[in-house]
Amino acid sequence: MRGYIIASLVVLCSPAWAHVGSPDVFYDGLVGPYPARVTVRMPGVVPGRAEISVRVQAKQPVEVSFLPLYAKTSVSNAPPPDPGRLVARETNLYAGEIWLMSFGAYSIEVRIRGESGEGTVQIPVNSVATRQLPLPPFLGKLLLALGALLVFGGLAIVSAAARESVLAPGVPPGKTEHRKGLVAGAVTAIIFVALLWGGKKWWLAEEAGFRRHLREGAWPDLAADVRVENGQRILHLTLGQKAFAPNYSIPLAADHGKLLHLFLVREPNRDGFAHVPPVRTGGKTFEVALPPLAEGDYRVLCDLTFEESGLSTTATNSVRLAPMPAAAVDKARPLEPDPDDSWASYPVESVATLTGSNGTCRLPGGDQVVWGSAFPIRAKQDAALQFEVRDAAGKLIALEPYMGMLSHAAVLRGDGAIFAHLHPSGNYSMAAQDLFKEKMQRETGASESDKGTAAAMDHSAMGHMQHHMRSAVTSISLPYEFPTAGEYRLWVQFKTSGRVLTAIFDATVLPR
Ligand SMILES: [Cu+2]
Repeated sequence: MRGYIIASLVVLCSPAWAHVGSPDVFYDGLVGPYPARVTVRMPGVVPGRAEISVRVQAKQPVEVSFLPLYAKTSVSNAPPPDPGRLVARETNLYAGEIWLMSFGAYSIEVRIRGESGEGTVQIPVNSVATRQLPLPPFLGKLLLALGALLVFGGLAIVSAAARESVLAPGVPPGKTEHRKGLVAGAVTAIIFVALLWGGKKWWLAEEAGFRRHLREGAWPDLAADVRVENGQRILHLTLGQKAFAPNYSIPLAADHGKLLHLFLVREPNRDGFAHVPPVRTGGKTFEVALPPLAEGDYRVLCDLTFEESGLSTTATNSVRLAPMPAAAVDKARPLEPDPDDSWASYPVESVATLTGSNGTCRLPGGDQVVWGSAFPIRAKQDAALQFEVRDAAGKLIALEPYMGMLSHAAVLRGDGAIFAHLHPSGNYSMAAQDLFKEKMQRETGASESDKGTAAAMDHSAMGHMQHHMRSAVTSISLPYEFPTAGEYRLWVQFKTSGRVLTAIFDATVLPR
């Protein structure tokens, strides 16, 4: 209870997890037999109420329910599921609210039951606070005055009781009674001082506990430096040096096969971009051989999911890249580049032409990526991120999975305060989803029917578009809503004919 009081004074302003400043979670895929799009609006506080809405593609009405599963307690301790209500004047939109009571990773189990059968999906979310609100000076003074009233009122009552309670009505207190009153008052004062002192200690301990959970901006800390070795620029990362004990080895869960998803964005013009997976070299250290990016200052954004807690987060920093080194004399390279490395480096002057104003990004090789968006885009509304890839002649090109997904997209607001990593299936951590699926199977025992659901969920990682197209996939959609108005840049990645394409779009997001 005491924790809740403190927590209630705290507002999430820029939650830091698999994203920075982009708290809401989106899912697009199958829930059992039903294609569905789920939106989870995360609460402003811990504990707080998450608002969930689900648009289900089903011919008949269905039953929808939501169940919060906390990473640190067993599934059998979960509360009963909350039913989703059909939204007024809608035929297939269901909404509900659930309480997230504690700090840490939750999975929201969305269950849909209807004539075509039943299915569930786990949507991992992070229940975190990122800011401690200051006590308003007026409120502080008022509470101080009320506290003083209580203390002095209490002293007056105790000494008056000791002085006069045994006297008959109307008899004035004598010397002895006065002394009794003074002694009782003094003893009470000592007790009150001890209580106040203990109360202050307790409060400071509670506050320290709260601050340990606090995630202000990106978290944990990240140190980045580059060294040149044998013709290679090696980026060396140290994660959580300040946040964790010196010998602590950070337990990470692989997300689509990689422990870290590292994005590099050249500053200030955002004209260089890379998506590379560093490899672990120690408990908190990682390295990656850098692709041929131009020299300059780069923003480093590093997505990760903790294996034990299921929390996902983005650590950020910046790093200066020296010019490309001369080719090494001997062939042995210290670090082999990952075949999934991808990068895009455009000259500053051509970036202006790669904007979303006409919805088409022409790539250096002649291919075009077309954003079929209905402009304008507004904050907190479906951004309609739908893309298709065409060759120079305008013919649709079939897409291939890249790191297990039909598309990866990075979204960065101009000031760097908002960052999100999107996939056709949604913007949650797949690694956290896998952890929750394993937890469910371990604690409830997977049956035949659950296996079917699990297979459907794995399949859904591609986004439900793929299910409808047995033939080649030529377009993708990314479920997302920009959290605030502003100028954003999007890097949208596809794989086709074994090559990774990175298209760049600029988007102006209007206020809601
Ligand atoms: Cu990705």
